[in-house]
Amino acid sequence: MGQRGVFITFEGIDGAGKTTQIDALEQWLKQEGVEVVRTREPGGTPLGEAIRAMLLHEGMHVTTETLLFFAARAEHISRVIEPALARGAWVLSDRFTDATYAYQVGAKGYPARHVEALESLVQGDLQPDHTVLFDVEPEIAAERLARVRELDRFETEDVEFFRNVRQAYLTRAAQMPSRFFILNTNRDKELVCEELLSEARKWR
Ligand code: Z5A
Repeated sequence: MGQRGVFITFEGIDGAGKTTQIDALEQWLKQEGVEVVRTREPGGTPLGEAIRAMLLHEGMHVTTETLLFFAARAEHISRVIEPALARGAWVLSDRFTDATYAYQVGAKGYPARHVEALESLVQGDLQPDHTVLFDVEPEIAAERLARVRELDRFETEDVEFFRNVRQAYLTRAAQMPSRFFILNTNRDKELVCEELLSEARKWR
């Protein structure tokens, strides 16, 4: 059997600059001859994308919301992530379970023990090999997003909400320093990109 692939996740508050930098990393890995599977949560499968539309636009109870994130994740893992890792591909996922801890637990107060139970049920032992946390001041991120598009249900939350999300991410990163790499994205895109690629070279 060939070598298992590498599972990398990207996290941060909305507008932190993930999409921009994942593009650069994907391009570099492909130049290196690596098979890359680029995906996202919520989403990543046809059913997951249908759940994404509900999550981003319909109001719902936080329990419903959390269950839907994990329902989409179960599909995503079984149909996309596990098969790709098994054949040796690198999976780049824009968000994964750390987002549930940051948004639903950290900012909305959903009990962590319920998320832990769902994580174990849906993921078994699967965890990302590396997680890049895009860290930015909530005010800067909000300014960037307001310039580019209409906001969805999550993006219209106030600055205090995003402060809590950011704090929850930083707390998780401090608890798992070997998995997390914190990238300060308050700076120019080019500088952020250089730092990300120099970290990624260590993962090869
Ligand atoms: N969510 C959850 O609650 N629980 C969960 O378990 C999961 C998710 C999995 C998904 O939305 C939502 O679901 C999300 C969390 C919640 N909350 N919201 N909203 P999404 O996938 O649509 O949103 P996102 O993941 O936050 O993506 P985004 O909004 O597109 O942000 P981004 O990818 O981090 O940013 P970007 O598109 O790369 O950049 C935004 C703009 O800033 C763009 O114009 C860039 O050109 C500009 N930019 C980027 N970097 C810079 C720098 N360095 N300087 C200046 N300007 C920059």
